Amino acid sequence: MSAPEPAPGAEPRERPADWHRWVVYQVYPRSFADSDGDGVGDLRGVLSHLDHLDRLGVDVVWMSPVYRSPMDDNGYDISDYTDIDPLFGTPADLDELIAALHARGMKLVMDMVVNHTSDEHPWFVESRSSRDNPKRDWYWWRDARPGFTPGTPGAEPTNWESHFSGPAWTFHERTGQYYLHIFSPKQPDLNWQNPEVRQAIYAMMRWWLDRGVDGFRMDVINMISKDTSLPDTEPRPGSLYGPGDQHFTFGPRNHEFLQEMYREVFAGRDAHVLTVGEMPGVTVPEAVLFTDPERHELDMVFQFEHVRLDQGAHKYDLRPLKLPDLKASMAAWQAGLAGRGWNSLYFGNHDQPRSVSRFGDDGQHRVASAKTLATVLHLHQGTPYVFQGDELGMANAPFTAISDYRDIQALRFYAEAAARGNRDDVDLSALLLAMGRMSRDQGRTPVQWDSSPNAGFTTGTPWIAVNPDYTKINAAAEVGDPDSVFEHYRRLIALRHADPVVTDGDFELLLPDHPTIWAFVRRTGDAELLVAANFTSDVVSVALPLDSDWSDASMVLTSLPGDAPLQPPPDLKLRPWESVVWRRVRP
Ligand code: TEU
Repeated sequence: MSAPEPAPGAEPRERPADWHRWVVYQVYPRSFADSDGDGVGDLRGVLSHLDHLDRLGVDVVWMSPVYRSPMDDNGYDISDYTDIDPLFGTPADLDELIAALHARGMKLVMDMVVNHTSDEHPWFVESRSSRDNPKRDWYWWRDARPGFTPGTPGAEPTNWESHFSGPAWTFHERTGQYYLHIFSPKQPDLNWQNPEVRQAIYAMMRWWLDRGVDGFRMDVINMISKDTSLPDTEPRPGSLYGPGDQHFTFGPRNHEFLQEMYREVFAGRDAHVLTVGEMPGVTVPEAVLFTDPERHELDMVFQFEHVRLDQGAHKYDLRPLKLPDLKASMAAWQAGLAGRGWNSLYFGNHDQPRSVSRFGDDGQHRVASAKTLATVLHLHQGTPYVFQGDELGMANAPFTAISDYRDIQALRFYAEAAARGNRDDVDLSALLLAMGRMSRDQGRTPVQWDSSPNAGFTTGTPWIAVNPDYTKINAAAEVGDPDSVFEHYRRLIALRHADPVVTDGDFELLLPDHPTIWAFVRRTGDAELLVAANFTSDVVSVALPLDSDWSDASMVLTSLPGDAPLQPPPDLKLRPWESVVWRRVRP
């Protein structure tokens, strides 16, 4: 894709000097803490746990959507961008949260979902009211495929499937046309080709900045520019529909729209606005363009390469993860963005299962493996994102029945498979097993605060089950215990804040083909950091290929504290899920 030149006239807004040291904590408010007993987390619940975040030492809170919403997709379907949903509290609660975070030196990044709105947003209500409504063109309305009866399978304007199963188009009887929704039928895609749409969004974003928020996490912002010729895609075998992502992601105007947004929303502000764009399918060369500071688009993007290595045709098509693939993927992003763009670093979020269950060992070695995952992630170059509960080493819940699930993505996927089951040979029990390992709801079980009923999350009935392991795994048990996952995260964050080699150092992967050891060196100036991690439950002996003497290096962090110290590099014997970090200054 050809990229336009840097936007003319955009005033560069300097990033604060400590920008590269920031660590972001993601709050998924529905599952964080419930203050009023309705079983759903809320803003006052967030307010009541700021000590926890303060203690952890994070710099920024990214909060998933709290805007007014019918909650078809837990708030990623917004019906009023400038109001707070009563489920989460009031606008005054949000103002209080902004002030309280600022008082503690933390920033607030709002989730901005502007690829689509809710179908209950007044813009869409107007748009669907008639074909000649002035807002008709704010969304993607199209006639049925010529020669087909509107509303019947195959008559959709394109054969794209929705990310939430079924066709990406829904027929609207009254006006006789289809509208596009990449996600649920209750999430119609906005038409960014229309300049009025873009101006309305920019105005809303400025409104939030005026209100005191410090940045935006932009939901699927690589989908806002689409191929306007709307071509068909290759259908899946045996289906009328197939993934059309190549036609609605990274469209020809994606960079132009983001540069315009920068000029219209960010450039004129007093303070730098922190921006991260969620971009399923983004490649390294594209990410360089999106995050090169000279181009004035975004600070960083969320890429998906490393969270798709263990999936085949779809997210429940599980494939064994090969550690060399994961290392290679992460290393390629390090090399590709070094000195040009900037990486975001994550293993988990509200769309992913628990990282310790997925990449670590959530049984016997849960604590060591959670620490090791955090160590490896946080010592790459980029901005680390801590997903709520990961700092406690929270694991996947024992979900086995479809009734355990709440997520629209999972429920629709299952319903479609069940419907197909009559025709094809669909193994629903295998699907349920896969959902137990990969579903988004696994990241959404309530944060485990203490060992009281419902983990201290709510006094009511939680909207989704609390993981029964909360009696052992909870914040009260971990905060202050030097051996806990929480205190390990705290040390990692403190290390990043204090040591420029973590933020600035270049990155060299060692032993790329080693099947079980993840090792790398970071270097800046004279300082060097060496990370070596055992990703198995076995003892592994390894000789690191180091070109110089590390025998005088000091050990700065280990996942097995208190145990007998290791021999110094290069010849290591690493115990199950042991990871060690050494630092030295080159003579
Ligand atoms: O997710 C975008 C996305 O494409 C996926 O990560 C999505 O979870 C996956 O396709 C489902 O298997 C963002 C939000 O993070 C997610 O929570 C929303 O549901 C989605 O956009 C729609 O707003």
